[in-house]
Amino acid sequence: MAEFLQASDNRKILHVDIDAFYAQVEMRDHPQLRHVPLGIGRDPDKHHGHGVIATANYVARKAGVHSAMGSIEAKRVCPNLVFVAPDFDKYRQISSQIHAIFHEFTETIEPVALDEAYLDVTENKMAAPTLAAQLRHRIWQETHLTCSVGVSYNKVLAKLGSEHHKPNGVTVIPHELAQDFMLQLPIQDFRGVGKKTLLKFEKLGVKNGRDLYAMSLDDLRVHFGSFGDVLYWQARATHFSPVKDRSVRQSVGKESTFELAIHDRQSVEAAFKALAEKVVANMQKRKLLGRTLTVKIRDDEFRTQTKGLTLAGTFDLDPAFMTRQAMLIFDEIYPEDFSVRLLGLTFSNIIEQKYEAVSLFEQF
Ligand code: DCP
Ligand code: MG
Repeated sequence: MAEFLQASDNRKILHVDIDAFYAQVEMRDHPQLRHVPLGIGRDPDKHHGHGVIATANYVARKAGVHSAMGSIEAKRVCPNLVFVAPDFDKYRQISSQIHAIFHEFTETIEPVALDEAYLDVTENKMAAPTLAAQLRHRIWQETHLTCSVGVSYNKVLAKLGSEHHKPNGVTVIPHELAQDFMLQLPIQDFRGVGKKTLLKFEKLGVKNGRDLYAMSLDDLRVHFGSFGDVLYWQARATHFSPVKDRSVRQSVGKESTFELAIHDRQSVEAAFKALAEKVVANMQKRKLLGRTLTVKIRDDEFRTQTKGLTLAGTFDLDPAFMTRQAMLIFDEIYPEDFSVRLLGLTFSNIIEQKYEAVSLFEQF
């Protein structure tokens, strides 16, 4: 059965992850940081001991510094650690450069983080390892950053691959090697295995994929519920979850509920204005624009109505304009009496601000 399922899964999936992302960017931009242990975070001596490490370069990691570690603790394990405060705007800008490169390879992209994504390149005629090499080359060319790429026929194996030869490596896990790869894998490296699950496995004497493979599906279900099925198939190098195409955010919105129903237009207008301001702030922060504005209204009896307005171009990010549009829609739905418990405003048909000029000519 497992063999049959594996053979039938002929997708080509890449998992890409930039090496020590924030730290590598700072090392790129400040050559004097290249050979020192570097932590991205605020120096505890200058900030009353506050702060956490977002990431560390590989020199600092060798000394035991890692992401999410308190800065004081980081300094204790690595006394000569150099702290650099994060520059999120810069990382976001580089991230969009990298994600634009992903689009050169496929439109089926599942972003996981600023520096990480799954790409389904099944449709591409070229061999997946060649595409991985090209992708790494393009990222280096454009950003002077190194990344690691995992290549396989499912997301779990691709992700394990990219972790396998970090930093600056490619790992290809073809069908014929996948089963052995999973059998030798330490149990804590299986997807979804956290501290709690690990503790259970310790009691069961399960240390790696081989031990897991030996457990029956029934046993796994008894101990782990439906997650037992996931583990059973992971041990058999089988995982059918698709690369979810979320390369562009689907929507940005905000809702508010009222303890007491509102009955007057003025309050509705004030609520829409407050929502519009929040949505605009969020869109501006993410540098996004939207073509569709949807109003959501729920009444006293829990009846929900939504109605949207789509423009040929994008909406100006102007709360007053959005409020007027929302009120036009509201008046259409409730020309007379109403009793409203929830209002929402959402933008969809989202594009990135920098693509606005292009969007007039191309369908997004
Ligand atoms: N990050 C963060 N806080 C965390 C984890 C990560 O702020 N707890 C940030 C800093 C990282 C970036 O996200 O540079 C990407 O996270 P990764 O998990 O991919 O870690 P790195 O890219 O730093 O290291 P590597 O991928 O080489 O393991
Ligand atoms: Mg990374």
